[in-house]
Amino acid sequence: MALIQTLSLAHLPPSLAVHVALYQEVTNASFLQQQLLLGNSDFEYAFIDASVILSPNHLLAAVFRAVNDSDNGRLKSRNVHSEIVFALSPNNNIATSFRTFGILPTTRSLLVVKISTNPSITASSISQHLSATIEGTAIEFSKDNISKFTDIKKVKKIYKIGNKTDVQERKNRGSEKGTVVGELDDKKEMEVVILGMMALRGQT
Ligand SMILES: *[C@@H]1O[C@H](CO)[C@@H](O)[C@H](O)[C@H]1NC(C)=O
Ligand SMILES: *[C@@H]1O[C@H](CO)[C@@H](O)[C@H](O)[C@H]1NC(C)=O
Ligand SMILES: *[C@@H]1O[C@H](CO)[C@@H](O)[C@H](O)[C@H]1NC(C)=O
Ligand SMILES: CC(=O)N[C@H]1CO[C@H](CO)[C@@H](O)[C@@H]1O
Repeated sequence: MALIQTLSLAHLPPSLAVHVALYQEVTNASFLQQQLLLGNSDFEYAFIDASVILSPNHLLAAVFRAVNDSDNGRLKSRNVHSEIVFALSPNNNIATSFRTFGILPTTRSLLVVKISTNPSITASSISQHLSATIEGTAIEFSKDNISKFTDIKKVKKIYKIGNKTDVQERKNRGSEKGTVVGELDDKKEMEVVILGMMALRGQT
């Protein structure tokens, strides 16, 4: 059985449930991606490659933004699920955000998010569907389990943070004053920077 966790996020209507699942050793990612590309309505999920997610907070910030934008009629992509993938992006290119954060044929660890507004969509109905369609091992959605899959180098590259070379160059030019970009090895610090970039996207 899939391990679905149902969360309620602060500031969102309690009727609106957020269901999350984490899988490892997924072997049919190309099939799953294909369902999204075909617009198969049985697959209204945000499928996210877990290697580019730093922490539960990183993912949930995107969920919150997407749901909030959906509630306010500000979706920039097809639906609230695609918007979750887009909300992770540091820039406004939707197609790139899917290649960067979304499921790819090579995805082995997978995060699944389902927003249910309809009472017939329950943790148990989602669990049944995911168990029948995802070939992989469900594991608990937790901070420690997510961090097992995080490719820190890739995350830094995506958000252009902690580039030692850049910092060194700025130092050499003597123009480093007040910049936040340092060697961010501490995940907590990285998270703060990333959440800031996500929040600022599209507001300029
Ligand atoms: C949520 O929507 C409100 C109303 O449009 C907006 O003021 C607020 O900044 C949004 N919050 C986030 C996290 O996007
Ligand atoms: C990771 O997931 C496994 C399998 O669901 C679970 O037994 C374990 O407690 C989780 N570990 C942590 C540290 O969250
Ligand atoms: C770091 O900066 C160098 C020089 O500007 C650039 O070539 C490289 O791609 C950057 N690396 C990352 C991870 O952003
Ligand atoms: C259970 C399930 O849907 N498995 C799919 C995994 O992917 C292959 C194709 O790569 C499909 O044929 C399976 O149906």
